[in-house]
Amino acid sequence: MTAHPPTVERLAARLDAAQLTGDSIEQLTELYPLDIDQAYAVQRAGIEMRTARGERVTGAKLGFTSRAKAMQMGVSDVIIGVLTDAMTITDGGDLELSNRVHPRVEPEVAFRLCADVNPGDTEALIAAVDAVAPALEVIDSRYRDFRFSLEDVVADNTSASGYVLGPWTRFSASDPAVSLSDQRVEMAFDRDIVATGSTADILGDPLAALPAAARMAALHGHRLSAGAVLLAGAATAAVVLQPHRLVTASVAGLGVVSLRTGGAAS
Ligand code: OOG
Ligand code: MG
Repeated sequence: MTAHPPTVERLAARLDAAQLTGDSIEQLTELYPLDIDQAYAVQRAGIEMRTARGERVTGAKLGFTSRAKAMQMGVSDVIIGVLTDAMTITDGGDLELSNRVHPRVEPEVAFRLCADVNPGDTEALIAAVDAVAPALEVIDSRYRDFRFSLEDVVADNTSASGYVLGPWTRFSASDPAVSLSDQRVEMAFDRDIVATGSTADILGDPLAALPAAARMAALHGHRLSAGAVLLAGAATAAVVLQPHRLVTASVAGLGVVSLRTGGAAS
């Protein structure tokens, strides 16, 4: 079942306005009983609004691939969202906090694809991975109090707000030279360690994100193209961002990635 198109558009427009202004909105499912397919239709309509403004899709992200994240948010199914060029931050670069609602940050692992993949083709997705990198994802729910149901967060493009990629290491997912499982993950604000975990917290092994992404992309119509980035999901719970901090994440074996926060929203 799909929601009536004007409704999908209207709901996507509410989220889009919140994303542009930094003013939070009431959870959609409190106004309208969305099912998961309708929630993905709202997500797609929101991405169409962004691309109509000139944004370019740069990849996809998975959410709730770790227990720590699922427990933090009280939501347990794996979800998929879309990354665009407007969300990119250069490594060591600045992140503006103004115009965001209540941003948080989480340490992740990113894969890079070197070929187009037909949605659902897990083998092709594994073969298309040519590099891996440490990453930070900035999430920012557009909903009041950072509270949502699974359908709400899917409609809100899985809270995607920004991401920064560390150095790429060439990598073959079918014949990995570096083990990605059970590598220590640490995130710090300046010298304060704010979260620690392991890559094993991402579905047991970040490589497990690949079949999950293939399945979700096929189910919900996401494109996995050459050059795309795939964020495998947070290894720890997300941490509320603070102004004027150097945020770093290190993933053992992969290296360090960072961003600098600007002043708070006024
Ligand atoms: C949803 C996004 C979850 C992850 O890595 O698990 C996510 C949220 O927590 O707001 O990006
Ligand atoms: Mg994430």
